[in-house]
Amino acid sequence: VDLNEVKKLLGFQAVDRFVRAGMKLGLGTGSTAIWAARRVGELFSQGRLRDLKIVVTSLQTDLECRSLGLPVLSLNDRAIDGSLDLTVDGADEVDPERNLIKGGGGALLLEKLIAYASERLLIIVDDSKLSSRPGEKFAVPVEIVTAAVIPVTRALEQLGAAVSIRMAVRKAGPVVTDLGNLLLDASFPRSYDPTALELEIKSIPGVLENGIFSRKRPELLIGSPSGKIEYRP
Ligand code: A5P
Repeated sequence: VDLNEVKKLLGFQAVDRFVRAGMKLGLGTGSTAIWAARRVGELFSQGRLRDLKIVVTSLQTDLECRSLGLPVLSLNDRAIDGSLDLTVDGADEVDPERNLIKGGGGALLLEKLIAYASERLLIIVDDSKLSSRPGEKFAVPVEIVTAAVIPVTRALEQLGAAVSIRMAVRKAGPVVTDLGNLLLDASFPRSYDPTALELEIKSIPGVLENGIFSRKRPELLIGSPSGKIEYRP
């Protein structure tokens, strides 16, 4: 089974197995999570999943949901009141303790807001994302205000990281996030304590958010190239 088919299976199964009518649902970002949005759209247009209340994590997912005719709310709406029942999202790395690295798609700030506001977080990944230690496979994305590029770069270097600013494709200059900010990618050569590093990076002035998700234990749906999907509650 090719990788895109595995991602589709993950998104569809996440919805079929875990999404119910009336839920307050967070929908994630990226090439895997987008399939969950598409499945929700399909079921919703068949009159199922009535009264679903959706909050999205990015412009990508917002546009997809709107084109599927799905109503989109925000955490600030009264019907949501700041908390969700379930969020379905992808990830860039999952370590053995289920700490995540996210933000490969640049949506980490809203993704963390929504993940941490959810009672349950279901992460859907193909098994190439599983690592044997934190940071083995993926650098830590850090969303910063424009004025802070150099100071935050130096602060991350002090923590031992090699840092690069995320550059755009088919646009000159850096990536500008959905929220109008810039991204640094901080690669740590040695293993680290995800809980400590998440807080430490967060406390650097000029940093808005980072892609380490250590404070919410996710449930996992893991896809393998054979097409087999494993659920780890
Ligand atoms: C978006 O900012 C990320 O956190 C995504 O969840 C992550 O990049 C996974 O994307 P793919 O499913 O496309 O690999």
